[in-house]
Amino acid sequence: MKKALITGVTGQDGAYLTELLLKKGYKVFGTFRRVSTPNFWRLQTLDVFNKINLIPADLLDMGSLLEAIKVSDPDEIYNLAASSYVGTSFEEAVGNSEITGLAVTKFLEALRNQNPNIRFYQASSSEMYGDNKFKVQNETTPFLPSSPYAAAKLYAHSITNIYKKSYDIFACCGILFNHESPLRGMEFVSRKITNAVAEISLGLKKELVLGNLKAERDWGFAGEFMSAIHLMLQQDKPTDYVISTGVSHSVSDFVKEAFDIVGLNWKKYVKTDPKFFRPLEVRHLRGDSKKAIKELKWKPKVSFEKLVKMMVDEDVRRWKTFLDGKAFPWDAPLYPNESRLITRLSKGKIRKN
Ligand code: NAP
Ligand code: F7E
Repeated sequence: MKKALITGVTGQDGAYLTELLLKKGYKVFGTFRRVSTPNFWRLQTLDVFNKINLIPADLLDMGSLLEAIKVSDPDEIYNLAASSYVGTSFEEAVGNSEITGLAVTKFLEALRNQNPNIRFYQASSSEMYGDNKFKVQNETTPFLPSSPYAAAKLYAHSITNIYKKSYDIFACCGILFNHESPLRGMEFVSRKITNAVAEISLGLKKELVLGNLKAERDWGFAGEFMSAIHLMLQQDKPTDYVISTGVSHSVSDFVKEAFDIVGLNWKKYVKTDPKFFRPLEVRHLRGDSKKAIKELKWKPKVSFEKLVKMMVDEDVRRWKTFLDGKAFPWDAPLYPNESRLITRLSKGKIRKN
């Protein structure tokens, strides 16, 4: 039986990857951060929480990472843990560098010293392309990070490749474009929109306040992106892949699509506020996954329209279930109202596209 260690198992991707690997017969170990309030709702939603082995570990704590590798003795490590919200990386730039960037070197050092036969996956990001001038981005497109998060991811991406070439470690990076799902965190624009649409359609909320509606992203479904990263570690040789749908939409396209599903005119409900603009924006991302399609035989099936519907339908279902008084694992009621958040972004340099 193959063994996999997933860092960041409590996150969106961690939950879907866990589900996939369990179906494939893996023994799954997942690292989680000890927090005062349990954070296992995604694993519970997919009904995998009781099927995995949990290891407390923090990317800031080298000892805990060494211990996680020692006790799990994995064939494969999927390093999904990161401080993944770009907005907050402007607020917590130092922490982001350490968690999202430097921590990857700790893992690579551990592999080099403990067991160089472990296959290592690093969660790289399309954010590394930053505010680039290319219509489509692939594995050869230059990187131009535009946030502390992207800079940290580029460091992690680079150091993974350096260790791979220097020490003959099987390490590869998936340059994943935005991938969403009903398990997406509430601060990301996709879920912020679908949750608000659900509330507005049920009369629980009156408006949705967003930032830059013109930003364009290549949005795919997280569940199917996880099979691509698993395939990367099954290849004969380690190499990096872009994983994307190849189709881009603006934030306003997403908003319109989501409101259309519940039969409402988005223009009546959506406002913008400079508070939600980034100090430096990534205006356009669209991935070219030809390499993955050819070599991994991986192809995305879930369209933008299907993804938005899946998310809106699930948020509506959850709010209705909640109104019926039923308890179930879910994040929305615990999420603070954004009007209460004081952020540095609102005082930053605001570049409206
Ligand atoms: P996510 O839902 O935010 O999950 C991130 C995970 O990292 C959570 O389990 C989180 O734990 C954990 N984590 C954060 N800081 C940590 C620390 N100091 N020590 C240990 N664990 C820590 O993110 P995701 O969407 O699943 O993304 C997975 C990975 O792919 C991330 O590295 C992200 O940057 C990258 N990525 C994501 C996308 C995307 O569109 N989703 C695209 C490209 C790359 P808590 O639950 O305790 O916070
Ligand atoms: O923003 C714009 C915002 O926060 C998307 C992470 O998973 O994908 C994600 O990063 C766009 C940006 O995701 C609001 O300015 C407008 O242009 O959903 P997001 P992201 O920054 O693209 C990459 C690939 C990752 O690697 C990251 O980990 O939407 N936008 N109005 C807004 N964004 C947010 N969050 N909130 C708004 O109100």
